[in-house]
Amino acid sequence: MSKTTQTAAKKAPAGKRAEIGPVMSGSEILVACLEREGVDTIFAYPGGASMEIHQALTRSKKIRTVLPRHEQGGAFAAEGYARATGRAGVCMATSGPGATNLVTGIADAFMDSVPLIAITGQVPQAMIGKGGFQETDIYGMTLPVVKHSYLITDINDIPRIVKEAFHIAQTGRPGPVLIDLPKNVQQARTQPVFPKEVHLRGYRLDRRASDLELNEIIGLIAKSERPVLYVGGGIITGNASPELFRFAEATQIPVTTTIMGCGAFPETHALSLRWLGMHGAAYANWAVNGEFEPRTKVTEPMNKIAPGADLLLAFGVRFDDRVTGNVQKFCETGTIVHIDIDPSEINKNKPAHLPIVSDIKYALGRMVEMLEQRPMEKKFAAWHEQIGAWKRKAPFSYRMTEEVAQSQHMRDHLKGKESELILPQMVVELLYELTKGDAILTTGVGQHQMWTAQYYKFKHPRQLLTSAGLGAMGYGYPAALGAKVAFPDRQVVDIDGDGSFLMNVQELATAHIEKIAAKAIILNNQHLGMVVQWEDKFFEGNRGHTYLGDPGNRKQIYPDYIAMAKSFNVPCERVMYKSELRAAMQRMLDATEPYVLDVIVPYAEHVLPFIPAGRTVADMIWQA
Ligand SMILES: Cc1ncc(C[n+]2csc(CCOP(=O)(O)OP(=O)(O)O)c2C)c(N)n1
Ligand SMILES: [Mg+2]
Repeated sequence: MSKTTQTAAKKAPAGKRAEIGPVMSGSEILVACLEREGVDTIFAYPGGASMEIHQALTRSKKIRTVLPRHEQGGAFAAEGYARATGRAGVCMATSGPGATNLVTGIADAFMDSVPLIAITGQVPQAMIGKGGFQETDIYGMTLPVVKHSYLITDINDIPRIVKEAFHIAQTGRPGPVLIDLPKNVQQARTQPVFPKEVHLRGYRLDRRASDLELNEIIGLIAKSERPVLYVGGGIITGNASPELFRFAEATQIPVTTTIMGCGAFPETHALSLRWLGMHGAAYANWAVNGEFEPRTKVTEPMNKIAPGADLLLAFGVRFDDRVTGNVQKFCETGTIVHIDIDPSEINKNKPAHLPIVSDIKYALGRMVEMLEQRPMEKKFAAWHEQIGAWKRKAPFSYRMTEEVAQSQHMRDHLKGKESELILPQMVVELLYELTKGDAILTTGVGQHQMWTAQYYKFKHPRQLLTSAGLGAMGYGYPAALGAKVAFPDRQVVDIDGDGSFLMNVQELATAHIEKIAAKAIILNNQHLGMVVQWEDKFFEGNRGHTYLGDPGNRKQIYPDYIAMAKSFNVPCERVMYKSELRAAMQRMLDATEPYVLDVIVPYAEHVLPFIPAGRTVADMIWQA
């Protein structure tokens, strides 16, 4: 007897009693389970080992099946849906190559704690291990990058497993769950038993900080002179933004976020330090680490000019190396309080003085209650003054540099029209202005991703959807499709790089055919710009396969995105000159169908500030 049948056989109280359905195939049961989880969209690409499920999907009245043009696009679209809504995104592929094409999306969801259900068809059970056509051990292959996974071997287990999968993906620290379903199980028939509840021994969701621990934090704040809140994606997945807002206002502690945390606290608020790390705000990095005399060699001593945080409240963050640089030197002199729902994050990268495993919404909400009883007396006036001075000294800023003025880009495309040059930062600033800061943005990976995060000010959680931990190029446009499917009435714009956009350009077909009006702005520098930046910094500008254009004809923009988009029946405009940008961007925003804006920008521009990998705030370059 399967575990499900055993559970169903036990007497359950009325209302929680399992529902018993009519005789159905395994594929039909799977679809019925997805419907019961409230799934309204699945991004699915068929093949021999999954077509039976597609047949069942054609009969669903509740689920829209979107056909991506590549399984990676489908996985990223499901992630975009999940990041925008907070609900699990669902993607599906056939066995073998279909399944392996999902792996990057699964890994991405794992790194950024995104609830994702990845369903794969599998060869019939009798063929498993025989090296049959399109057999791949996707269960084994994805083990290090899933929160959990299942290979279903008994049709009676489908309802329980699907219910568990959604529960695991969406609760606690969210993540991807893989369900591998062999073809013979899809074809088998039975009367399904749909459970109403999930029972998972050892899977605890009741982790809450004690009042003793929270009082200790409040005591530390009262004793501190220079506290900083360092908050991340955990605030967003934990739906704790309102509590964070109240806590920050009640304590007057300045807030810096990770890129995953952008929008967790309004970046327009006076207490916002924007985001920190390798390309984060100089003032956020100084606030956490202190300000140092700039040094050019790592062997030179670190001379402190002004101290940074004496108390770091690290909430829902994981001390990622892109944030910390040299982790020993990160907030070296501050007391660190680390709250996370996932015990494995505690003391993983940076030991905490006060480590607490807790749901962050609860912890912040409870501290707000405590502060209402006993309001904070400290105002941290000197600290706010110091931060104000840092903000004035080093805001995010750009100008036309000598490198850009002398670059091949100027010679090839702007001869005599220097004042018409479009810098990539201007494009993001203009989008911020024209969308009033309300759009949902997605990105690829590279310089454009950093400029997007720097020059758009995020007011709300789930506004910036970006591949942060894995850094997967090709993420932007499919993720925008997923977000737009979830929010058809909102403006969804992918700000992409030419390299990244090309990696999943086939999704323009999905957009057009499925009428998903996601927009794309390509910050087209004809290069793998971020790698170029590192070449300029560390390899005397020697180009190691980072040019994407046609070396035989550098004046031509290559490939021709206008012609390419046209072949997908998607409108596309190219913008070379600054005077044309505003009107073109407005046309893109006004369009009621997918639209691509190919904006030509110089490759010689560098993302600043820049703390080279593994270095410290003393090594930060922040002035162009
Ligand atoms: C799938 C994948 N391959 C390679 C990389 C390494 N990489 C990081 S940024 C980058 C350049 C991206 O170029 P583009 O999309 O044009 O963005 P730009 O930096 O020019 O704005 C590369 C190759 C990556 N992050 N992802
Ligand atoms: Mg590029």
